[in-house]
Amino acid sequence: MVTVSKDHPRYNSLILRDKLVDGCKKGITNFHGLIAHGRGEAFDYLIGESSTTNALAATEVASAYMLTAQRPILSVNGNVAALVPAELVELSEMIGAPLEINLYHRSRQRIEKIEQHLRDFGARRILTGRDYVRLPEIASERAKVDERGILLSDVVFVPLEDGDRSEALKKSGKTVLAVDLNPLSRTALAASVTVVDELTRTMGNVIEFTKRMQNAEDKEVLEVLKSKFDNVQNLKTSYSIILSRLQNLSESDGPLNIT
Ligand code: PTJ
Repeated sequence: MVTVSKDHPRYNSLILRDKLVDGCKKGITNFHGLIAHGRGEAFDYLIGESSTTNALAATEVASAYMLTAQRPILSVNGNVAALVPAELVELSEMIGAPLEINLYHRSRQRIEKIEQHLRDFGARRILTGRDYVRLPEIASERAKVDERGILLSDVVFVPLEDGDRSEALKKSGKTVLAVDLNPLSRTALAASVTVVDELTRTMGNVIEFTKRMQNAEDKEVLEVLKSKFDNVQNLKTSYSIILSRLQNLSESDGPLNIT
């Protein structure tokens, strides 16, 4: 791992990059995952590298869906496994949802390495798609889902998902909860709830909200959160956030303060 001083202005970003490079070296993360992360970083600059009020509201709704699901499931790919393994395990235990390893660039070796990696972080309920079925409408390897996991689930948390699969999951009647810094992606558009935020920030927020709600007396608030949410409006607000941030910067007087 590269040694980075905490004072470095891009400390957080460098740490995340390091985790992904390490994931590649261990055979957990695919090289394409580095490119995907770079795309995410570009959008993170545009939103201001912090969780917006809009993203926090969507995160609460995603948590509400997970907390009220009959069969929630957390889908794990190579980027997610490298960036937030401990948080995935914590959330999985909190809401009683298995972790399903579901890869875009699928290989038996990577599945096994990710499974071991998650077990090293304490994961107990892992599905690997060994017994898989194919989602209709996708021709490639991406169609495979575990017949005891995603296939039977009602609510699927799919951070950094590919567009085809998000659309297929939605068409099969599932509630799709996505985390994607790119509010223009097909996943963002297809999901039931799109959290336009960085994954490591989102996981912290999901866990905090879930803990708070599990201890709350009044669970009715979860139904209210779900029923009031409109994902199209959520995405439109994400576009306006980027628009007004750039507008403000372009019209500001004096030295520019981006961070
Ligand atoms: O491990 P595999 O084989 O399943 O492959 C995983 C990747 C991510 C390579 C694969 O799913 C892929 O190619 O994804 P896409 O289609 O590039 O989409 C990834 C999306 O995630 C992009 O829209 C990025 O903006 C977004 N993204 C990347 N890093 C983050 C992110 N969003 C939130 N937090 C991040 N850290």
